[in-house]
Amino acid sequence: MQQLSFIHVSDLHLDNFPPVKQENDEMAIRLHDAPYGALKNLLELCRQKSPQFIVYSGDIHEHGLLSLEARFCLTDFFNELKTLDIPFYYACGNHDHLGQNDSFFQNFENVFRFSENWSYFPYPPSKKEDTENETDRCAPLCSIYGVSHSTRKELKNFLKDFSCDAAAPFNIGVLHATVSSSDKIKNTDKHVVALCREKDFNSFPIDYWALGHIHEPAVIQESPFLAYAGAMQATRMSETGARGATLVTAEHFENKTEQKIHTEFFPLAPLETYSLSLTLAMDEELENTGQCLEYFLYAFKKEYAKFEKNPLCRTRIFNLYLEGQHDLYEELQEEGFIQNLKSKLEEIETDAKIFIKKIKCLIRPRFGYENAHKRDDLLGEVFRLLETLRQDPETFESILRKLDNDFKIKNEIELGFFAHGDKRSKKQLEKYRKTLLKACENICVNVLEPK
Ligand SMILES: [Mn+2]
Repeated sequence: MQQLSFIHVSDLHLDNFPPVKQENDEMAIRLHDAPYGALKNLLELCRQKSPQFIVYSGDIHEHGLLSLEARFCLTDFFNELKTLDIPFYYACGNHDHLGQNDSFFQNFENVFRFSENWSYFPYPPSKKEDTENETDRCAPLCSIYGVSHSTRKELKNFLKDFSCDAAAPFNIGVLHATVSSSDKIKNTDKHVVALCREKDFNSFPIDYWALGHIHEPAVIQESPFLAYAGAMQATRMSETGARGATLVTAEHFENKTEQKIHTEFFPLAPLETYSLSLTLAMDEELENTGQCLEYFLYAFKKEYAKFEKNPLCRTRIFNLYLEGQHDLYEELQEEGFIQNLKSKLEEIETDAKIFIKKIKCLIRPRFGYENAHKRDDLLGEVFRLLETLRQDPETFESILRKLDNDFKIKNEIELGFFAHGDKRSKKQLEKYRKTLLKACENICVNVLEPK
């Protein structure tokens, strides 16, 4: 029986984070340091788990030439990996594409960076003396196939040019691409690169496809095994929750029928982002904004206590949504109340530093939303129309696609970043539908219902 164990990581995006506005110096420093911290935590994971090698599926840094800090940090990282005898197999993505830092990555003999055409490296890596004497060369345990991007926006499907002889007992493919089963996704869409379909992977004898580009960790299918490791560190507020590395182990792989691939996720990101809704219950008897503030503080602490606390996380940044119906809905939207609540929340002492990026008050006036569709006036007509839309996901999706590039409207109604082509799209569509319909209801009530 042979056993294989490797770490799959991706999308570190060193020197990124502009989408999160840096509210103050402390937050700015933590945002900047986060991906560097994730890299240090990866090294610690390597010391603990002793993987045989690492596969990296692209976007190690944001764009252009590596900063001096990134160079120093990566140099330390690769040198430490060398002392641990861990090779690093690296396919470039659309951000860190070939032609930007080529000579830097050639400095490390344990870094195997793929070229713009499909090729493979063996594990264990062949040593110089092996190539001089072919007969002494030991058979590789594993072949790692990969291809790198050479442009910021790759339109082609790399799998069209792929072939693989599967000479090694275990074969890995490393690819940075949007994998989608939906025909609605086009390779020219924003955020889509090197688009391919799930079925395109079926014809190759690859045991594990290590994918990058989509920042949400996901196992797309198990045969052949297709997995996104997700970003090692969140790069925007919408990438909520823990981020990290996937440890892959495979056993019995000489007999393919008994082959079993096991994956385990390890959180590494020192900074996590969250989106949290706090709802003011209808029957809460809160007479003034002071009592409302206490209520939301209590509600936040209660929700926060339920979080899974990853010990490597030092910073948690929240977008908060205040919901419910209350007579004080106008006062609760005032800047003074919001700022007061924000500073009280940021004073909470916990295992990690809490920052509140944004508080959006969505509290509505007391209004009989549930029965509005029974009214025989214009407002009732609008509510009936919204109800039909609620039950028609296809029409809704077509509306959402029209909004896709309208960031002004999307920001206004909190639709956030639209996820392309991955497994979460259905869940996300559902969330967007609820948000959009609620926003429509509110606008109509405010316009049509006299106070
Ligand atoms: Mn990418």
